[in-house]
Amino acid sequence: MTIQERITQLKTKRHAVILVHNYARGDVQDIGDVVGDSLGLSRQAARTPAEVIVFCGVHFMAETAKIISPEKLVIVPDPNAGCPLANMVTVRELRAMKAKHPDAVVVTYVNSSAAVKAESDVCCTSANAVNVVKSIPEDREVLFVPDRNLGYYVSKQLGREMILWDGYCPTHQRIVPEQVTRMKQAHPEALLVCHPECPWETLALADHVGSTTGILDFCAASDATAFIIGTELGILHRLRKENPGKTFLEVSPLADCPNMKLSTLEKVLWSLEDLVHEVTVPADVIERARGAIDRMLEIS
Ligand code: CIZ
Repeated sequence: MTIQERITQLKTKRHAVILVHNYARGDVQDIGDVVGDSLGLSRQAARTPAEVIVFCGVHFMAETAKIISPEKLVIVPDPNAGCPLANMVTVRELRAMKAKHPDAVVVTYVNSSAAVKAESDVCCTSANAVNVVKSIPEDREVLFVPDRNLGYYVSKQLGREMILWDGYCPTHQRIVPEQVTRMKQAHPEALLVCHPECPWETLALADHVGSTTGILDFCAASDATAFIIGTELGILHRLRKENPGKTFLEVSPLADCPNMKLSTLEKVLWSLEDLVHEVTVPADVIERARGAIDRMLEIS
């Protein structure tokens, strides 16, 4: 039996669903029941009758699945798959900032811990961040947490000043304008498509800026046949698979997130065999974090 067949067999036995993020390894994406962005995956998981969710992504994504489906067992193939961006804000630091800006509305990107979400007024994703901030009355101050690049992009889109937390995704931060310019010069026919976690100087060179789902939709609908992809490299697998007639170029070999690559086929199998590693979130944190996620869903 192949490892893929063993995973399929165990998945049925365990009443499990395998959720895989767009940035995961290609072979792991291929065994996923659903491949997508973190919130889309969590919402789909809530609708399935599965009792176990195997989340192949990073820790905050699995926590989001737990917040949305608290009655299900959520497990991750590798408990070390964290997110440096999410780790750039702690509850203590956020409370201190809130004390300095008591009237500010706290808008928190999904790339954050459940505990930080629980301290927030509303969540956002890279797909709906502009609309979430737009829905906040102009006279209210906005504290945007934790991604300064996404926050700056939103503030430019809306022409609105915001207090930006000084966090960033190290993988997207490595997608620098000098490299992007070199790629554009080498491939003048290709459109540059970037994720808003990239630095602003890079986004200013892009033909299109979007979330992972936005990038997938844009490339599928575009008449162009070549694209330079300015986000984490894992998404190239899905882009190439779903658009066989088009060319997708890596923006830089450095755009590789080591955490996203920790979920391997072997670890997916082991996690199903032993039903490890469980992701837990305290009930009161679930309740408060759920409030911030629900407010986002009402807006978008
Ligand atoms: O929310 C997600 O899944 C992330 C990390 C990015 C995106 O644009 O989908």
